[in-house]
Amino acid sequence: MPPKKSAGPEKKTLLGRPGNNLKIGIVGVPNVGKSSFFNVLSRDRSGKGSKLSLRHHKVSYSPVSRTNSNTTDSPEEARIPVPDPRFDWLCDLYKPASRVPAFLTCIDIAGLTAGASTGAGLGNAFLSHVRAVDGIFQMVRAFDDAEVIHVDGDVDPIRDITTIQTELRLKDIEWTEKAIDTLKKGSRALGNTSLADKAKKEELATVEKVLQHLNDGKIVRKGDWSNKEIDVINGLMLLTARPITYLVNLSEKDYARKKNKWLPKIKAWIDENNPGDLLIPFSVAFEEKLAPLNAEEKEEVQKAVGATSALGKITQAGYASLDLIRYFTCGPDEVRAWTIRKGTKAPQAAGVIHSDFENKFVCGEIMSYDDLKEQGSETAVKAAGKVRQQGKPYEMVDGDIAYWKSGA
Ligand SMILES: Nc1nc2c(ncn2[C@@H]2O[C@H](COP(=O)(O)OP(=O)(O)OP(=O)(O)O)[C@@H](O)[C@H]2O)c(=O)[nH]1
Ligand SMILES: [Mg+2]
Repeated sequence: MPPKKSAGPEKKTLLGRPGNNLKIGIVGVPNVGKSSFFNVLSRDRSGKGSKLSLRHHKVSYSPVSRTNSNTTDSPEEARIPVPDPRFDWLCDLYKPASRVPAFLTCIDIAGLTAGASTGAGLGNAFLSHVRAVDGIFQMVRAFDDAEVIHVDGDVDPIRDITTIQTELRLKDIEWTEKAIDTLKKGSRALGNTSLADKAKKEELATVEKVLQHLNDGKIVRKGDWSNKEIDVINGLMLLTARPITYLVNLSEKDYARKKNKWLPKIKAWIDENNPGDLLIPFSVAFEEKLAPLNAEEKEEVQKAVGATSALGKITQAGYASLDLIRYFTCGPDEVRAWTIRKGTKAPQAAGVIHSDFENKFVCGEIMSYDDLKEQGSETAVKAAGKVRQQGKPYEMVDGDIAYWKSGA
């Protein structure tokens, strides 16, 4: 027999819910500035972000987190434009009537306290809101303000980060134990021969391995899993499988001087516990100051304070943490960015615009942003032979510019 053709290294399956319509939730202990940050985000960029109220089950106030009159109960959702210099450049080139950037869907979630996983306060309801998002902005308070009560008495970001991680992990343990029970019940009648029985046994073995991992004090996202295991894990919808970006809320002064006694400690905690995770220091107070200003005024205040807004960096980081990329459609009517997940094939990418584009997919005429930028115009890119016809197997690349052709 001829040797098997090598297809290169196996592609790693992405952890998380499949799909392109992914959401990020703002998570943290109570009173750390989550809602203030959410409001700034949804108000920023001249009000282009649209704030939608969720029809979510309205829950009553939590007695444990009632530390201020604005305590979040039901989650709110906003679509935040994600800054991208390529999009701006394309708009300059096409001067379209309508411009639609990429958006990150962001959800403000109520504060979690120690004991949330066992249902303290409205812990279970709030954790179910975390289950409904795909990624986490973890808001960490490092600002001092005697006026703003901390739910645990004093400011201690390491305790807060640990509280959140522990609650998410404990909930995952409970969830995984339930899954094992269900699988065991279903597997009593299993034999040793059929493929389906074998798959069920493998699934149970994976879930048991996940439970062991969690019981060892580790989170799912930091495990080394095979693609088969990831398929099983994705079915479990575990909280600690979600990517986290740590947002450290500093006072304006500390943010401007880039110094705060907690920052090195938080960095060390991340390095030790969740190496590779991103930490972004910023200041909600400073962002609140900038939010209502126009571009010129913003510039002035940023100069005076000696710091720049971190909002763009934060939305970009959140978008990337969800493995999202974008492609563009361009023309005189509209320049628009379409969000897809890394690894999306052409027909599914076209389907983000309209399901017919996917169902009746013929091909895509695709050029790269870099080629367009280099050549200066679509005609020049065409003349250089760099507009390519791509079929169903084509995997989209971040920054592709596409024209879809679909059958009638
Ligand atoms: N000094 C200072 N106060 C802040 C800052 N961010 C938020 N606050 C104040 O802290 C209090 C709580 O802010 P929220 O944004 O409602 O906090 P939260 O994290 O959403 O709280 P929960 O929804 O209860 O979990 C409010 O009184 C804010 O004005 C900040 O950066 N500096
Ligand atoms: Mg809130």
